This record gives sequence, C-alpha cells and structure tokens, in this order.
Amino acid sequence: MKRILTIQDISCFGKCSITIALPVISAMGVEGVILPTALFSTHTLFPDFKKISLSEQMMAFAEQWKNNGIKFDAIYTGYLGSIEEIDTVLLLVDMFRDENTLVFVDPVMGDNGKLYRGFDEKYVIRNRKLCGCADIIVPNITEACMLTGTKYREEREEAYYVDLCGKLCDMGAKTTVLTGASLSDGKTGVFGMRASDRETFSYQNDKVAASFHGTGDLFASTAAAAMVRGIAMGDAFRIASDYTAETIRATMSNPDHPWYGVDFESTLPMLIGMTAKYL
Ligand code: PXL
Repeated sequence: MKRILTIQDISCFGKCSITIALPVISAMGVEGVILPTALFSTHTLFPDFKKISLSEQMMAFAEQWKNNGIKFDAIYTGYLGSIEEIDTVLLLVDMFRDENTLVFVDPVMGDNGKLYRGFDEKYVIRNRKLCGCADIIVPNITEACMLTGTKYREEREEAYYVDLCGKLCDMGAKTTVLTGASLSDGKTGVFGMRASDRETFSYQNDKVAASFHGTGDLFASTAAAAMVRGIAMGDAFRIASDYTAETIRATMSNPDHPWYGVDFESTLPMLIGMTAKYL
C-alpha cells in the first residue's frame, strides 16, 4: 500500500486540515501518516481559538521514523502556522525525499485577496522557498498572487493564469495548479502548468454559489492521494475538482448544514466510486 505523510495542523473542531486529509487519504486506499504542526481547539474562523504549537516535537518524531527505516511515497503539506514550521518542513523534505517521493505543497495562506489571520509578508516570503522545492503546488488565486507579488484581481482571464503559473514555475515548482480558476461565467476549476515545457491544462466545473472552509484541504488531499495511487495528474485533478464540487452541493442541500465546514462524510462513498473508475 502506498503511504502519504501529511504535515499540517489538527483543528480539533471545525473540519479542516488533518481531520479532512486523513479520512480522505484512507478512503482512497492510501496509508495516511500525520505529523501535526499544532493543535488548535477550532480553526481560525472561530473566535478565541486556542493553539498548542508542536513545532519543537516535530523533528524528534521524524528522527525516530528515520531511525526505524520508515519511508513515504508522498509528503503533502497544508496549513503551516509559522515560519518555524515551514523551516522544519523544509528539513523534513530533505530528510525523507528520494527520487520517487512526490512533494505536494498546498501553500495555505489566504483567500479572497486576503491573508488568513496570523500571517504576514515574512511568512509569504518563506513559503516561496517551500513552493520552490515542490513537485506540485496548489495555491488558490489569492495565494498565487501573494507568492508572486502580483495584484489580486476579481476579473480574470486565461492570460492572468498563464502569467501566475509561469512565475510560480520560475520559482522552482515543477507543476503549478491554480485552484478557483474560472475560465467563463458560472464555471470554476483548475488551471495548471508543467514547468518543464510550460504545457498548460485546465478543468472546469459548474460554480456552486457558496464557499466553505476546508474545501481547499478536501481538494488537495484528494488530488495527492489520487496521484499516489498512480492516477494520471489530469485525472487526479478532475476527481479532486468533481469531488469538491459535489461535496459543496451536498452540503448546501442539507438545510441544517454547518457554517464552519463541509459535510464531506456523506460524500466519501462517492469518492471511493469515482476513484475506482481510474484504477
Ligand atoms: O483549511 C485551512 C486551515 C487549516 N487549519 C487552520 C486554519 C485554516 C484556515 O483558516 O485556520 C487552523
């Protein structure tokens, strides 16, 4: 069985980061290993959240894994709460990467043109380094703009995405996949570029008029697990886009849906079915 190490926080309540990544990775038939960077009582949209940083423990955990000969087919990183955590992740990537390891980075920093609470320009600069050593990065448009120092625009066209992807590939990422990239009214999806030949690709879905916390984590963990299962990159991103869109739709159709996250638990059987078609 393939094995993914995911490095991100545990938000105990709130359905995001590891509480989404682990069930998705398991449902897709991949062994999930977690390295929590911090424990949050809830995600950061809740007021007065409590945080316990685990950054000092991360290296000791990793060293014990290394001493036990534990290896990973992929390293998938999500929300990292501080520059120190990014630096630790950079060391861990060096420690565990070999020629077959997929390094998949979701540079979680912000949305809708703004950084999430607790992040600043210095954090963005350090994230450039992590993105530069990744095989695949999956920023949303806000994150892509921050990483490349590009003005964030609500009105966008293909040339804007090509420019952002080109700059991110110049930073070193082998493949850049922008999320939330709309190519026409009423649609949204992904727009990607492979650095080696600047070949671009895109996949569009009907836009669901709602936005929920945790959907980026759902998308990234699905795509990372699909790729580790050997599904071709284009298909992996198609599965991730479709699954995320279906989950938002399912959440909206529940009149009592939570405000803080999506009902991905109800769509996991669908994900298993979608994945099986590509294996
Ligand atoms: O979904 C990304 C995420 C993960 N973890 C924490 C967050 C967020 C987004 O805000 O606050 C703690």
